[in-house]
Amino acid sequence: ATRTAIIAGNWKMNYGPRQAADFVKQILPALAHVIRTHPHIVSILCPPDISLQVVRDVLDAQPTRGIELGAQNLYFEEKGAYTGEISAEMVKELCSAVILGHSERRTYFAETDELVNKKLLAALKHHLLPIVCVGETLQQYESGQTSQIIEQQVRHSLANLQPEQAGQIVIAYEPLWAIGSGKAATVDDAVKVIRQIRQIYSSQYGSSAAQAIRILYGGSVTADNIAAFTAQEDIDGALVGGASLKAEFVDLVRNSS
Ligand code: G2H
Repeated sequence: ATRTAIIAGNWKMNYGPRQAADFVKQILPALAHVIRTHPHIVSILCPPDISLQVVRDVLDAQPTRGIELGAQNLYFEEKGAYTGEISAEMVKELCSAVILGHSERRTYFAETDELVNKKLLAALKHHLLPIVCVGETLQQYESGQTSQIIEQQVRHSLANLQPEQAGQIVIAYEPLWAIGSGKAATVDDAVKVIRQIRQIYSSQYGSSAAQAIRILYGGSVTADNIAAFTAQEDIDGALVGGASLKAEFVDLVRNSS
């Protein structure tokens, strides 16, 4: 594909500052080597907020183009009395990217498409690369509602973009039944939904924006199964959870090329 691939590691609520620093120092030499030798891949590390600074410091000590830092969430307001939240502007001080609307946020923290959309607009305003997650539940999958659910999430979560913003986002398709379950979607399932996402997006923002955006697959991606996904023209990389917490992540990035 002509689009630069993205392999993002979503650490979720794992690795506080001490462990984060240890882990990133452990993988960085090998990861930097893989990224240097595969210039068409960008890797984005997404630790918990409290560990962003230590990971930033480690990355800055040995700058490597193509290894970036992302947050896992933000709040859409600019600043003020929102206890426990951080703004896009704050994230931008340390990061170039942010994950938005992950299914765990939708499920455990009641995030709606409308809220995800406000966060997306805030992220774009501050020139962060947003990775917006969509995906259906097992029940929706089994009852044949996948395409309807995906259409609704894409239309509402990704609403209200300016034409010049529309090409500057990333979407991650993560079927909920594949998350942390060890049961990845089949490549055919993933391709089918990802093509559909691009079509919906094309009808919203036109075909050149739809061709520009990266669409990732997420859900039980490992060093062993990544190549089957990224071999597909339609799949521009992966959002990786569990396997991003281990040295295996470096193999996974290497195997994605
Ligand atoms: C899906 C994914 C990363 P895992 O949530 O966002 O996690 O790879 O552990 O299924």
